[in-house]
Amino acid sequence: MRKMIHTIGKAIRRDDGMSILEIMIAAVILFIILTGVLGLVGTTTLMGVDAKQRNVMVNALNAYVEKVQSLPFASVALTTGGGALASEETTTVGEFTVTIRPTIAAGSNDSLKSLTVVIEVTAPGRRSTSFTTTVPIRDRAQFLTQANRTPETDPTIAFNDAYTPAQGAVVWGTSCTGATGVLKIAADATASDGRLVNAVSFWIDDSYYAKDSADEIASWSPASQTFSVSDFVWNTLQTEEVLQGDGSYLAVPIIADGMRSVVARVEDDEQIAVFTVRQLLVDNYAPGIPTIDGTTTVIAATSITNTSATLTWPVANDGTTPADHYEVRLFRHPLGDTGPMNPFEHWPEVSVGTPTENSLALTSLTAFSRYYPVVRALSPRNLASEYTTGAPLFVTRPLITGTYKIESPKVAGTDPYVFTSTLTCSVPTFPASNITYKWYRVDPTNPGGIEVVGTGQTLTADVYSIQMPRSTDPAPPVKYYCRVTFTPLGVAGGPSVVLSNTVVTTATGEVATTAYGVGTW
Ligand SMILES: [Ca+2]
Repeated sequence: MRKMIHTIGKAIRRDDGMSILEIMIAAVILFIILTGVLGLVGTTTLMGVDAKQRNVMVNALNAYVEKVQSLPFASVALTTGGGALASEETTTVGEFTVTIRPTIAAGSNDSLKSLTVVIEVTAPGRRSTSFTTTVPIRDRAQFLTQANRTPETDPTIAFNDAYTPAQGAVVWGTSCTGATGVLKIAADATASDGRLVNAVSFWIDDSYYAKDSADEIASWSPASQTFSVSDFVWNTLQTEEVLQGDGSYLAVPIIADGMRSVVARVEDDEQIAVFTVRQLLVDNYAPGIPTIDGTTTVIAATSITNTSATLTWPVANDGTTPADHYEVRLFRHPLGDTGPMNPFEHWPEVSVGTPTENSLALTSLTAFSRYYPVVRALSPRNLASEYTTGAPLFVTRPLITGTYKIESPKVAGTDPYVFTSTLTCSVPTFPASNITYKWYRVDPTNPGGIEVVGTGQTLTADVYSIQMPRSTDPAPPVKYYCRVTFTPLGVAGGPSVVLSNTVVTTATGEVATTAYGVGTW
């Protein structure tokens, strides 16, 4: 902390518009706000709030501020003011509901804005808690181009790829994907001739010094022309001491899951600072359950036919980024099972999908069948959320099949086409009662002229006759579909209605018995 205050002090005294100093100041202000405000809150209003709730609050604030900082500067405004920020944003972290209400004010100059965040954390059975904090948001593009630097004399710094995980690598604890498995952050820094490397440090998201498992911060003061770090192991579970109501300190993890920026910074003895950035994907915790408001899980099936449907569900968050992928399991309601749906595994499982997006096209379904999908979110290294709950049951559409023939009896003065159709509708593959079928025929001369032509599972030898204006006119297409009502037995039963496919004749003249195609849905 002393070292940090020293860094801040120098940065503030210099006030020369140097890019990295600007970043450091912004970072330090955030750091002070986070620790200071939480400390203050801890002593005043958070007496009854436990560490978990506080942790959620810190992570949510950190993630939100980072999100705002990553926006184009012009977009840092409420949507009502033409910006990208909703006036209220609600997320769910485990049992907690985090509500964030931002306001944006002009800063002291054109490259500054002032973000005030009211953050509220609630959970069933806990006291809700909130606090307000203000964070400066900088126009990074502006201050970077204003940097007072000359490439000939700048110090340089680069990550050492022999140790440092590659851009986008998955990291957790003190581990990473890749050959060594150890999460080393390594860099080589060099000052130009006649200058010395004054300081080298690693930062996370411009907000925190990286720390190792011994709680040592990644900051060195070598005072040599070159300096290399190759033995620093970043602990992604690093904590920050947070003041408690009783005056004690509690170590709170501060690195949110998601894509984090590791910044390697060098400053020479002329206080010229340069940095390089590498993004690593932190994955210490499982993603949240795909959910909209923390209590209702919504999975919607759309574009349903007899064999296909598309499932969509809310995006699950894994820290500050969406979940890496999902697992979708589909169960089918078997005949004779009128008991409860859960545990869902007692229904036969028909498919498993692992999409990366929050939707999945299901194929190879069975007509007029009842399905129960569950979804869980997974992290890059397959840490899994709970499964979704609720009863997002859907029923595939019944399939009608059958045949038709067209005759054209020569009768004096008339020359009609006579269609004779026999159609059968498939039956439910799940337990159901009160099943009714209603058959509709669409008049080809009047598409709005829809007539009920029968009931029952099979429509037998329905005859339709039409007299065309001229005997040479082709036979028009005649369409049928079936509307089925039913009441599923067992879970979430209740009267339901489902429509079959629409079949249509394709022959344009006399034809012997011909099978209908599946037609449209
Ligand atoms: Ca994770």
